[in-house]
Amino acid sequence: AASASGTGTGYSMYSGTVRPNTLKTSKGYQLDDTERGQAKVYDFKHTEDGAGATLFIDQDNVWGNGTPYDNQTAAVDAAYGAAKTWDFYKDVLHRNGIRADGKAAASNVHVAKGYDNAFWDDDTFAMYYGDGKRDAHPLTSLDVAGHELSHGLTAATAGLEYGNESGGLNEATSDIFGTSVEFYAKNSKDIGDYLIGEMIDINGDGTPLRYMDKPSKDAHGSADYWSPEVGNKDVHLSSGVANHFFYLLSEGSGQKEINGVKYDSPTKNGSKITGIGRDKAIQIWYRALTTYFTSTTDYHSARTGTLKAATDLYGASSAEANAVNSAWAGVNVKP
Ligand code: ASN
Ligand code: ZN
Ligand code: CA
Repeated sequence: AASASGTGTGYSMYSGTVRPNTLKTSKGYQLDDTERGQAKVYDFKHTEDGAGATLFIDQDNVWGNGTPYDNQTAAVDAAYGAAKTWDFYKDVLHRNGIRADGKAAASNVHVAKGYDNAFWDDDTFAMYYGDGKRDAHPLTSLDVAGHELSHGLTAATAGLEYGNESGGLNEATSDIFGTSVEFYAKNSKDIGDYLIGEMIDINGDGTPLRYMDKPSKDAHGSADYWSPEVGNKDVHLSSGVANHFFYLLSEGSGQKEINGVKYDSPTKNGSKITGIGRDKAIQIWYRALTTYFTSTTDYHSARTGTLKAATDLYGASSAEANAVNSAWAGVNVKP
């Protein structure tokens, strides 16, 4: 039978030494965070279908060793990502879990073999993480965890369809919240940035998967600006417009260095934009997502929705609402 939850010690892959909440049972300590909606982590044991998957259990409550060659390490990162995303939703968005019902999603690690991806599945209300290239780069970094879990948030709110411009907005929403979780966590090893997937070496050369200040830096065809064809792109490329909008709104145009990373964010019209800071920008995006966006919202209506959200929060001719207007103009989304 379960008794009190304790505080374990975890040696993560990407975030240093962390303190997972664990549940002490007669079988040992389990990765089950009873303070955060009973967030559990399961070992998929390199299967695709999870046949034989088990909850992580440990006898001394010391988990992982900071390398992918200890089976528990990826689980430590997954637990940490779930916990920080939970705390960000609660503290910053005042939201009690993905579905606002106090219940946590499950996290599954060691999914399949050499699987270089992670995904959210709304039907099972769970996260699935591959172990990455050569099974040595688990997809469990903080921004990826926040990204994937936030697909659940989008599904529970606006329900943005995963294709055309709404799909780009869905993807960008996950990048925006994933990055926000990373900044919120203030982890000294995985410090906040406007890069997505910089820890997981997905390209094999240390470069990140995506750049929010200038999405085209990825050289995979991410869009910096809106155009009539942008909705024909893959959703991970059309997302660039909204990622770029969010960067401009938060930090402004031009050169800037944050936590040791250099950014240089252009605008389509050459205009100079002064950012309002990410704390306000995320409130505007969250209110728009939960109040104005629908399953078919496109870039034009995302502009209208975020303007309404900024007006609700800060007033109609506030500096914040004006910055929303300017940042959309900067990425070529016009009235
Ligand atoms: N990791 C990808 C994503 O969350 C999985 C997918 O293509 N849906 O976007
Ligand atoms: Zn995604
Ligand atoms: Ca990042």
